[in-house]
Amino acid sequence: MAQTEASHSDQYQLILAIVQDEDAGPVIESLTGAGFRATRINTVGGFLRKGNATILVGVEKAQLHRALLIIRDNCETRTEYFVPTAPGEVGEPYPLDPIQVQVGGATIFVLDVERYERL
Ligand code: 2BA
Repeated sequence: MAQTEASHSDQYQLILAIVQDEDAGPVIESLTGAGFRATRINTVGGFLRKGNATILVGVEKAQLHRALLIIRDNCETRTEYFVPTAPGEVGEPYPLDPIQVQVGGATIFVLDVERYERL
């Protein structure tokens, strides 16, 4: 018979962490090294249109703080430049002055999990 592991909301939370590409490897390695399970999704930021990574980590509530510390310890804030464009007279957009933006450490959402099941 198949084994099932299920838990209800008062025990589990889901961390959804958007991190920079460069930090995703170290974050995942440190999380898994500490016994957490994690999933990396390759994503793209809406503003810079640059690749980043969204990391999902399902954790027991009691372990939430430890997981967040690991993410924080492995994410750096970096300066990026975004070149906006304006529509030109003949249709071709032309570049405006670059805008400097501070990206990261990480953008983190913590969600309550209604049900967690491993089949
Ligand atoms: P992006 O959307 O590519 O944004 C990269 C950085 O550009 C942001 O860094 C912020 O410094 C700046 N930025 C974003 N939108 C802006 C705007 N409307 N005006 C001026 N500057 C803007 P972070 O805030 O550290 O965000 C890093 C990445 O995290 C974002 O990449 C996006 O993929 C994600 N993210 C941030 N906040 C989010 C939110 N509320 N919901 C969903 N994703 C979010």
